[in-house]
Amino acid sequence: MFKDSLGRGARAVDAHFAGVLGGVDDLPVTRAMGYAVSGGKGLRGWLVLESARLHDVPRDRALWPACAIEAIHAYSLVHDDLPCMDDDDLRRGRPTLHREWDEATAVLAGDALQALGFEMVSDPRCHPDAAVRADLTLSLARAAGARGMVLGQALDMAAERTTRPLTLDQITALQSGKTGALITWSAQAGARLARADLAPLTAYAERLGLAFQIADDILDVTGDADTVGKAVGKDAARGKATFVSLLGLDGAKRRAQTLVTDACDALSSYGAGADALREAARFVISRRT
Ligand code: GRG
Repeated sequence: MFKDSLGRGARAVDAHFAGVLGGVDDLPVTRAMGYAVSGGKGLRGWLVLESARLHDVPRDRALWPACAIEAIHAYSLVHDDLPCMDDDDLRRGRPTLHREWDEATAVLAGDALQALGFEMVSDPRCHPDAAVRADLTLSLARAAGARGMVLGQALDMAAERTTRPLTLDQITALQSGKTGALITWSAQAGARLARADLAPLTAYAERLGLAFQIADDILDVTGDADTVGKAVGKDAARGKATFVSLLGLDGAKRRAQTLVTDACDALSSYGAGADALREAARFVISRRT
């Protein structure tokens, strides 16, 4: 069952993190880093491990990019929650990092997690071939930076400052950076480690990332995430366009379902070997947190 596999992946990633962070001085910022990487679903790390398994990449290598992407993801959430961005009090059902510590520690812990992510994919234990490590590092920088996640976040912030709601094409472009870029990198990682064709996993992950974001917008209004109990989703309440405000609740559900079907079809060249990835795609639109 997919949820068990996700849990096993998250535990393996947690253990790997504990080993890496165990080698760093015990300071508030390092404790805060440990807090930031714990308690999530671990979807991105799991995608790395599964894509690596699909390409017969040894697990002890795959754990490096799996931890790297969870570190970058955790940094983005810590910074996104800060008062200068979303100003959130709760994340993963617990106080956000700046509420548990303070803003300066949250900025530093996020910065250090980002650096740690890049350290992990450039570590020779990730792959003995420097060209493979360079490819992982370059592609991760592109996915996380001003062509990927940061671009998406910047477009999101700009959208908050205008009164004109985004169109469907604009919101799709925004979200493919904000949440899609890291998800795509995660699914590609195993193929990069094996120097295999990236196309099928890229097609899968681009659809998965969009379906994930549509599901997030649906959860925002149906109240199963950290916003439990809100009659109107947080983004919609701020007047921001979401997939639900643009497509309606039923339309958004249909769109997410179509994307998942297309994501699964994109893996046909892997046959039944990719069934776990197909199950993950179905999970993404049925999840409740
Ligand atoms: C601050 C540079 C910078 C970027 C922030 C990803 C992001 C950009 C902000 C997160 C805002 C948000 C809640 C977006 C919705 C989609 C999303 C990324 C949800 C969180 O991902 P999950 O559900 O989280 O995989 P867990 O907690 O399970 O890891």
